[in-house]
Amino acid sequence: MTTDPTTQTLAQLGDTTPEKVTARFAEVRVRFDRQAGEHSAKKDAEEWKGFVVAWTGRKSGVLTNVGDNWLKPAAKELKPIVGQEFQKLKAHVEATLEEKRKEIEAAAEEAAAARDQVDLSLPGVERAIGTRHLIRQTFDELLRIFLSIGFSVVEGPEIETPYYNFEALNIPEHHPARDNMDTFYIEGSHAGHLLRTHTSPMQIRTMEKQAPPVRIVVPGKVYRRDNPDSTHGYMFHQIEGLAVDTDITFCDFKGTVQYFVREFLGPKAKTRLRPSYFPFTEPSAEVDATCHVCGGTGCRVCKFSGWIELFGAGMVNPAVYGFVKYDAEKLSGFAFGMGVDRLAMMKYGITELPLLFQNDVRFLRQFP
Ligand code: 2NL
Repeated sequence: MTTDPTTQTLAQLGDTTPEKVTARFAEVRVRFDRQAGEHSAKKDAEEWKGFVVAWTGRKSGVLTNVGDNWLKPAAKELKPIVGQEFQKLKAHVEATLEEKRKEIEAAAEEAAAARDQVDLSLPGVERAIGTRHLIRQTFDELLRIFLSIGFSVVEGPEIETPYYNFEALNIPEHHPARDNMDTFYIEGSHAGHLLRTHTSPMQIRTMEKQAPPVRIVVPGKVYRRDNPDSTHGYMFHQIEGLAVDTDITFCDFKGTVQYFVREFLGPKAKTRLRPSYFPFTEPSAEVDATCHVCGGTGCRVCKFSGWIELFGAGMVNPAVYGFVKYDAEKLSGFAFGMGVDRLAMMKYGITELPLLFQNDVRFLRQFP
């Protein structure tokens, strides 16, 4: 290893003429330029710091050495040229280092910016949006139809009192109509609270609060005593409707029912009323429509009758008006109650009710 000439004096180096001094400085400058060239932007920060210290460090950097060993002890006649060369070298070193420092900083900034850049062409995180459940879709369709002819939507609690669920609907205790409704009582309720068996309690509550005319539909979940099988569960979805005014006739009832059936099943569907019984309507009827599969000619779906049973309905039993303090002499109206799950199964050809509640996507995806 050769000794660094700047650790010796010019006299020791034998540089006794201005030419030799200039050549010596030129040599140092060449060494600096070579080393500076090696420090590209890619070299790490520690190496760069070492390089700067080696040249400008106060204790034994090259510039300090040149000042201490070459300039200070220089022979009197050489001092001006040594001083001049020293100033030139110093200026060159400092200017080059400053320039390099800026280059390195700029390169580092550029690299950081490249790292932080957001690539807008990358595909984003795709989340499955899902669809409305078939029951919801059916609810929406039913509500659309009734809203289009002036009905409003009312909703209410699933836990009810026996009064609103039974008595006010003209279903006294021990009435056989309670047989399939006598279930799901709330434990510890002294008032005998139960899960509603139809949404009619909300119609009673609405009539209690609101003077006629009333035109409402009440969608919601209801609960009944049923042995579960392919068409029955302990819960189903219902929409009940009620229209009460001073001049509502059986004709209005029939016309409304017919409009509904045509909207729901298509303009070709025909409607038929069959006598039935409900404690809260008189007269009562089962509403049938011509089979949506065969159009009425008879097939397996309609058991070769040409007709499909849709829902129950009737003219409001005047006894009900008594419970809500409506004048039964002046008022009349009709009501209906439909099972949404049944209607959905019928319309979409579903034979197994449980499929509607298992949330198996292979089933759900068939009704996007
Ligand atoms: C069915 C039949 C029906 C009603 C519900 C009703 C409500 C009031 C007064 C009179 Cl507040 N009637 N609701 C009327 C006839 C039939 O439901 O099979 N539901 C699943």
